[in-house]
Amino acid sequence: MRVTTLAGGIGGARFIRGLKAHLAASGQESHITVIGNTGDDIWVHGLRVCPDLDTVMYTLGDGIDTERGWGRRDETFHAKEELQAYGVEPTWFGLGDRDIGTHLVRTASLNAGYPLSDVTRALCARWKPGVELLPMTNDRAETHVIVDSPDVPGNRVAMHFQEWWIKYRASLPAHDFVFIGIENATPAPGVLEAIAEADVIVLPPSNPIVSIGTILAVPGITDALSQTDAPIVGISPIISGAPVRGMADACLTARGIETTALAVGLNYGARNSGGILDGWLVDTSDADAESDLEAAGIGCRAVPLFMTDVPATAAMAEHAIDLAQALRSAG
Ligand code: FO1
Repeated sequence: MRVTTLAGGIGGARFIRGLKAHLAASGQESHITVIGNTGDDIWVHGLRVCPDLDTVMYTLGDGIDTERGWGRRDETFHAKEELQAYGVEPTWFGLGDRDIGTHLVRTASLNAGYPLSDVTRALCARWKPGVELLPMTNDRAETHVIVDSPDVPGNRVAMHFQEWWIKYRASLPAHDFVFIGIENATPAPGVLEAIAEADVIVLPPSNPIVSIGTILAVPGITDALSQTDAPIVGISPIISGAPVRGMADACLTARGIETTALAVGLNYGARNSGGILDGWLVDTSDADAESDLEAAGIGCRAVPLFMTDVPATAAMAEHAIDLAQALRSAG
């Protein structure tokens, strides 16, 4: 079975770990392609950092710091401390010593002219994540957040997503999110094929605005999703009106979307009315959303959605695939 997922960082990576476990337990031959968000990418101290790609690679390659959810296990931050001692900005970005190894290899390869997709494949040759990890695009499309300037009252500025997320903990009200240059970006090699040739497409419980939303903004990807024969099932990142982790609520509010499982599902929209969803999993606590989603043409099941451990996440993945297959046979 070929499963394609569109994934952001921590939530997406954790879900894919469960998806891998479920498919392995099912005993059938399977292949997972992860289309990773690169809107979070940033140049830091001359190094190219790809947070969501690295989070998927480290999580599935068992190198992740499970407490933080990002960066390397057994990490130290001596280089960061040295840079801080020199007063070099950004001091707010947590660049780990082991993680710098990845960024040095990536930066040197990019500078040598290799596209990000080739570089990601080379990095994965070491980590062996057990999935095919593709950047959504090889072109730059960095997410910036439109906020009221914290320094010049009355001014609005575009701040890199990482600064908003890390330095300000998303506390500055976001007026909007812009993906700089995304209108000129093209899907990376293999992305459109992974969508067209999938047996099932799953949207993990990643941030619908700045993770999955960014991927959908790459020209050609939404069209490919609306045209593929594969059923598309998403998993709500919102449970009982709150994001499970991260700050998806701050992002949803910026776009005028209610922080509910129903609103996020309706925002992706039903495929038979111009959206991208055939099915949507909500948590058992949000079962009351089922009828409205079904009425909108989105098949819905209410199942436990807390990714407390790999078995619980594997069960979520099984529900997503079962729903996708039920919707396919329902035609
Ligand atoms: N997140 C933080 O909250 N603080 C950090 O200092 C930080 C550093 C960092 C370095 C490399 C990397 O791959 C991820 C890092 N993250 C950090 C997480 C990152 O900001 C988020 O995971 C994504 O960009 C949002 O999903």
